[in-house]
Amino acid sequence: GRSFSSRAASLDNLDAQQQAAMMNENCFLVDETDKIIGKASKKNCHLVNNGELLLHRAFSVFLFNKKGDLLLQKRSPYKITYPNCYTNTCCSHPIAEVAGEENGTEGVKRAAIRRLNYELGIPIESMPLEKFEYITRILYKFSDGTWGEHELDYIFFFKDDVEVDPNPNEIAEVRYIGKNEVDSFVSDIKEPLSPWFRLILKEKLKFWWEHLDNLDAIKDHKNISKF
Ligand code: DMA
Ligand code: MN
Repeated sequence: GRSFSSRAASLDNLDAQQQAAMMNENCFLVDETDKIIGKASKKNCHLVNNGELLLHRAFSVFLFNKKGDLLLQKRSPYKITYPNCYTNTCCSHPIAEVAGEENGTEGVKRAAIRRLNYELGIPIESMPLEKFEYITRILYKFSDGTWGEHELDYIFFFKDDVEVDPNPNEIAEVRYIGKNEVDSFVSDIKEPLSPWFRLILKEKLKFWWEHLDNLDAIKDHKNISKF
């Protein structure tokens, strides 16, 4: 059971329209303690306004196969923010339009399942909630002056071999990368990394990855690290 519509549509303007339509979905605005204080369209959350960006709730999934290699994606050219960038498995936001996604960690996990299915075509039934390992939350802000991110980001690890069928509207390319290959991969690629993946790679990823078989030891559900 796939919940996404046909992948046949490949006209650039249709893909662009689909990305623009998704800009009307509403993200949850939060304070720096992660309390929901309102909602705003995805567009307004990502457009710089008077030098400010609204802080909103997001997630970043790092999916590993049984060998311990990490699934990376290259964002499609149709993405409005950060097109063509290499990044971690899947990132997005819980949205107000889907009942339950406002409900704390479980709501964010439900949003992650929705987007892993939509972007990567991973079957819903291979992603039970219990398989998402909630590592921690981080907070960061980036912008190019027009678009940006100011997010309180839930980090989820997921470990299993899954069936993948990438949605070309979202993803240009996918590949697994080993812990010892990631640095040479990053220095060889011709297109940039997303700013959040660059940051996480620099600050935390190797440490988390080294604990792939012992994630309970590194979980921090209390503090929100600010970068
Ligand atoms: C936004 O990701 C979320 C993070 C953590 C950077 P995205 O731009 O891929 O969101 P979406 O898939 O909803 O366009
Ligand atoms: Mn965002």
